[in-house]
Amino acid sequence: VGAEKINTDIVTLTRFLTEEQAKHKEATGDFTLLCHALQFSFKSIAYYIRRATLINLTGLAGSSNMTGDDQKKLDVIGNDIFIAAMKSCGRVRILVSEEEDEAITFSEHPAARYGVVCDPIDGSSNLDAGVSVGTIFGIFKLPEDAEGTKEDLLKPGTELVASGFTMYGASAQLVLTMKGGTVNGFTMDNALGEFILTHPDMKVPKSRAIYSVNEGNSLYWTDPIKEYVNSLKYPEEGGKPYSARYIGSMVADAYRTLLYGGIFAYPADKKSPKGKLRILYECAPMALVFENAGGQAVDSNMKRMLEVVPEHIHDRSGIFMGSYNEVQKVLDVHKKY
Ligand code: P6P
Repeated sequence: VGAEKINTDIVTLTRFLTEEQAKHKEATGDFTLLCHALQFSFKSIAYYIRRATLINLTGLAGSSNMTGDDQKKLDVIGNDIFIAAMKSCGRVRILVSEEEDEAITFSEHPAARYGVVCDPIDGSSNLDAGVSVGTIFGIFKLPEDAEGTKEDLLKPGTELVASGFTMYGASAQLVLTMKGGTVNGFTMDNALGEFILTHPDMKVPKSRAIYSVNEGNSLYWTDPIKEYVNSLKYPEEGGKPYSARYIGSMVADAYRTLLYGGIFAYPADKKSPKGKLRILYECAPMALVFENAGGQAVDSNMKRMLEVVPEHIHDRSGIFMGSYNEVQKVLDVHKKY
């Protein structure tokens, strides 16, 4: 090996979780076991996503035994993998998935103390175009008197004990944050089969001239949003216009915003009065990540996203999230209305 020093002190997600647990004397290890089941589901989903293009587009031999029955859509496979992992770890009482109309109660584990919300494959419509998709998740700790019903999960994001997302891009990137904690990024090393800590203590830049919104909806936007976006595109004398970056896959737009800064927005508008993105398993988990990374996240009423309480498990919301100062600009425009 050349003069450069090989880093032999690798922090895997497994080691990270062990060290996290050691910080909490009262920890029983349940949360750690739940996170190991989570990481297994991300590894499995990553595998199928890599294969999906080949199998879907070429019917590559062996696709039939992938599910034992006819070729399932990737969303369904991702959902099945996620449910199986959460059920088998024995630490989850109740699960809400974007793919399931009703909450799933694991009656086999009445004493389990956690509830999980997830979107197993967010942005899957982009898959055939090779665009990065992802899994978004949130973890709630259930109160002692929890009934194991969906009411246990109709909570504000401030009650999340952890959240994050995995983006299946060139490699699988996991972003994980705990309540009151830092944001840590892990990159999947396929040779080791481990998530490696590559982005410790991620902080979103306070400002960045990048805006990420589907301008195809501008016909339906409210006046404050029109004024806000125009102020970025047509700055006052001497100002430089913002760059537009919109992938149309929330995890990909979120990951870029977390790394580079800027603002991601999916406003509620006349076409989608409640917005498009889901509170429980898209907006709230992302809002916890951005707040813990030093950013902000608000809904279309300019209310702190983490304080929004869904009435139903699939409720939607408008969302603005990203650099602290960029979200502040949206808040400031709304103060004029
Ligand atoms: P639009 C993908 O379908 C998704 O749920 C999110 O991942 C993404 O941010 C959004 O919808 C894109 O929506 O209306 O811009 O295509």
